[in-house]
Amino acid sequence: MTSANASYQFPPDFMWGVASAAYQIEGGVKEGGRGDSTWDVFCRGKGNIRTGESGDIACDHFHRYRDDVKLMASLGVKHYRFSIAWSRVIPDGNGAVNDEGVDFYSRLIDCLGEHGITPHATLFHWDSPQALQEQYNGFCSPRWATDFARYAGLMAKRLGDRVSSWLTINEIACFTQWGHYYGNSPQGLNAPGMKVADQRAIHQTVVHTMLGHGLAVQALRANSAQPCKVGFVHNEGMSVPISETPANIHAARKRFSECCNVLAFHPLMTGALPEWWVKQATANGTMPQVSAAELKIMGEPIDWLGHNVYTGTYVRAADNAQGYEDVPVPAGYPASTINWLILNPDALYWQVRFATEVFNFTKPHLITENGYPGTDEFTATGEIMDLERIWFMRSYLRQVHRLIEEGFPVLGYFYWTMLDNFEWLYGYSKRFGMIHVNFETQERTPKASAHWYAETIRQNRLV
Ligand code: PNW
Repeated sequence: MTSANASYQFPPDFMWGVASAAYQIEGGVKEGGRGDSTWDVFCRGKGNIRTGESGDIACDHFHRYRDDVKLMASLGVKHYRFSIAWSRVIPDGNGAVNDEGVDFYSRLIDCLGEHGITPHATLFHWDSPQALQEQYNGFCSPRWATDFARYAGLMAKRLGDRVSSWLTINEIACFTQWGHYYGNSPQGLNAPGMKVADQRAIHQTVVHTMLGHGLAVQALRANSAQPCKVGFVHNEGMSVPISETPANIHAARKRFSECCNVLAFHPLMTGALPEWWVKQATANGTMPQVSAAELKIMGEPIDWLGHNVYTGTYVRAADNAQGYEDVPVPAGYPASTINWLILNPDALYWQVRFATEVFNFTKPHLITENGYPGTDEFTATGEIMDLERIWFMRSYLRQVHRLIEEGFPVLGYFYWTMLDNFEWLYGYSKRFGMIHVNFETQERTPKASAHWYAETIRQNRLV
């Protein structure tokens, strides 16, 4: 007889899901009164998207959402994380609400409900209203924070009778640090931004965004017709000890807490900044303007923490000032079709464990994204045997299982993503979907991984 552990059985109420983002799937960018987002404008810029493409049509989900939800239900998926396009519901970012735009999400949510699928709405997945960029340079102004909170409150009012799970912001580093460092130049990262003068100005965009997050948490709770859960979707430092010795675990934990996203992550988790960081930023002239009261708002308690996990960095203890060093990746190490995505399933385990240990965080966790870009070619039999994606999902889900076995409250997993879609700077050239999309005909074909996921959900264990 196999033990529960050997068969990788999951808890009965484990949330099996898929995730998506508005600009990557919806299309219909000129329909229903939608205003431009920064991504519409960025895609029009020559050379910005490697393939010259845009999200103008994408998966045409704006028109095909009913069929897509049906497809989702046919896989047995019970939870769907999608994002609301701010410029569809408030075209100029801070003016009148566009009822037609809200109606689209309202219909989507009803349709999910008809299929027994729980909605998890992300308010901001990178498509900031272009109007705010023009009014006040978007994230460079504190007005972004109050406008975001107003938008959050309005969504809670309009949709909060049927949505009780909200995620404020997706992967802050991508559009603040990278977006504003690289500006409108395709550097292999996923965010267009306004290039700003220096690192201090970049830090200021992080402060405004996190302030927006905290104010939005308050606005969601204040305007929701029912009790709701609010989370933040993060991609942390992803430090993985090269071996599980106390010294290497200590080193990786230290890197996790010091190296990435300190300005966003520490206030989020504690309502304050570590003294060493303030000292360092003051000394090197990168300290943004932020008050203790603002830091406290950024730390408005969340109900659960979302982790987007794709890759990780191996770390070992080192005899240097910081006490750790990154381990270089050899040429033959397992990779994917995207240069930044090398395989590291253990990253999932360590992210959740370190977030718990570093901040004494005892609330639940969600794996809000985890996905693999494959080559995904049709075989002679008309199938897509994406075995590497199945391998990927199984390996990362084993780490979810390990966490649960060890008592970490990981409540759900959202595969990124159901449908192949617009992969930002890579256009349609990178496919993360479990379901193949022919972008000429919009035909959807489930890959082998979709069948694997459906059976895993059905049996509630890794098959
Ligand atoms: C996430 N990195 O982005 C986003 O949330 C999705 O919209 C996106 O499609 C997906 O992952 C796949 O790229 C990331 O450089 C972008 O480490 C860049 C990185 C990680 C995640």
